[in-house]
Amino acid sequence: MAEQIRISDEQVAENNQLHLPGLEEDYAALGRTLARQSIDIGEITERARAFEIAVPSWGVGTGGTRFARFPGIGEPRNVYEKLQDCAVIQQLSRCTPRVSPHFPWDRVDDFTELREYADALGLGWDSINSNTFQDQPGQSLSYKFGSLTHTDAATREQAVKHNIQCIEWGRQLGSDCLTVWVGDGANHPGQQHFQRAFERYLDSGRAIYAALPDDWEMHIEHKMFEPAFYATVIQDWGSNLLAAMELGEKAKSLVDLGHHAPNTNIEMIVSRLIQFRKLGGFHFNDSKYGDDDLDSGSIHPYQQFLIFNELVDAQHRRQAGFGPRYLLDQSHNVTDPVESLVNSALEVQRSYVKALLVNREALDHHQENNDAIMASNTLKAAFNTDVSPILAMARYQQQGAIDPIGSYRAAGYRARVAKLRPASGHSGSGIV
Ligand code: LRH
Ligand code: MN
Repeated sequence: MAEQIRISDEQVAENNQLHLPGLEEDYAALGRTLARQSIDIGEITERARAFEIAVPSWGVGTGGTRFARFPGIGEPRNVYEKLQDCAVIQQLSRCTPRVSPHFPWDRVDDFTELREYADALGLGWDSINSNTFQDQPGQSLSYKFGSLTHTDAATREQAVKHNIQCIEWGRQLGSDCLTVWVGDGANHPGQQHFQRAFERYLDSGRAIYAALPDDWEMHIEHKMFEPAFYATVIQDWGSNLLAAMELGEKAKSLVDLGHHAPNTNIEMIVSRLIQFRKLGGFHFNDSKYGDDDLDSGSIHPYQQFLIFNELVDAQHRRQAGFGPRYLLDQSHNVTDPVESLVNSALEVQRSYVKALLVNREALDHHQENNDAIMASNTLKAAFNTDVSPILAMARYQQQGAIDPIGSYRAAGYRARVAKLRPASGHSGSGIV
């Protein structure tokens, strides 16, 4: 079990004192501005405090590409050290109370011990991610030509068994959701029979679905390409939704923002999944070209806002069956992962809070009257509002950091863990 290392609450409180006078001034000013729009800043801040997004355990290590990975100092070497870093992210942001693990990357011999360790850090567990996109040492059947959709029944069964094992490990940790992403597909036209492959996916999916405890969900994640570069079995939201509808009520669709063709209207996909009560959740990140897994809101902040506009609209309309999960899924190749994850959690929270400011009655009116300019301006008025004082006040009111990156750097956390976590020396390549 790793030695616990934290940032002291005193250090955060000390740094907050530097920023509090300015925050109180900015917060009061924004409060007056919003009051003129009949918006109560206190109520918005309360909803900001309730916002939660899960952190990916695989995101706290330095990420890489197929070309190379350049590990930073103090890399977490096991799930315990990953949890330490996740606890710091929660301490500073106060909106990331749960971790989403990935198996077998986070596998341990004693899950009770792991759960107790996370409890002691004030962390819970979100969706469990299975992995049948890599062959593990000693694995009898390879996933080179697929896993849940492999033409060989024994290989499919091996992949189904792994997912069922992940459910069991998740149950021991107190999770209630399994996320299934498979890279299964083809690199050459003709290599795969599309319908037979999808039928094999559904058969395997039914076997996994049958093993779900009553209160669990199964989230299906689609992706346009990579590792398959011609066809991917669950390639887009259409195949995803069909599979989720076919499998049953506990199966829902997960939207990873980076898994779409450039310029895809993701907010409309979100609206469709909400309408048909099949929106399970999100993997937030950003991208300019492919599945770049860049920091959320760093490239397309308006798109992320428009996605939350659909989510807040559904909440506002009390849409039946609405309750998506929010998770980050990013790869940090050139930044300190803790800093990127803190920033990204807050940028997603920012999109949510801006969407809360949209005047929904006015928007509905302009939409029904085909007044495109006023409809667009109604959205832009919310998007152009700097809600930073609300986000900072929400953190401060929960003993988080008004200036998270400033507090983190002042505490010298990375340098301290680097002393405790000697570099493994191997850089290699690959996403983690
Ligand atoms: C696939 C994916 C999936 C994870 C993996 C780490 O690209 O988005 O969600 O299992 O990244
Ligand atoms: Mn993902």
